[in-house]
Amino acid sequence: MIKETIFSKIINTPKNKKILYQNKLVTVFEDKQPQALIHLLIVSNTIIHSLNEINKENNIILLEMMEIAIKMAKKMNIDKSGYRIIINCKKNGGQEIPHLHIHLLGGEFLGPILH
Ligand code: DGP
Repeated sequence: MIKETIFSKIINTPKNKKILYQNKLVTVFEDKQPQALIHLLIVSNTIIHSLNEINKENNIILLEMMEIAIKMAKKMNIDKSGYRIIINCKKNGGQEIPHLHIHLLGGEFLGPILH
């Protein structure tokens, strides 16, 4: 059995008030350490440890995560002003939680990511 993560505990708590959106494949909630005015996490319901585990069999989950991230940007009304999507992968990529998630950041000017 796959070990639970902090995120799977949130996902699997029935009627969790923190959950902003949930379907069969993904769950959305706010990041507890927001890096922008709006900072949501779009998380796979099944535990996929990192982007490295995406393959032909499960890539529909990543596609769904992207689609929901875009839908959430529209729902939060940041689609017109713009937003940033980030996936951190493993240690050097700054990934802290080994459970695949997309960061959706916006609501303010974020500046260039690369200098
Ligand atoms: P990453 O470094 O890409 O693995 O991002 C992990 C993010 O998860 C980080 O921005 C902080 C957030 N986070 C960590 N623990 C919790 C938690 O218990 N609840 C919520 N909502 N967010 C969490």
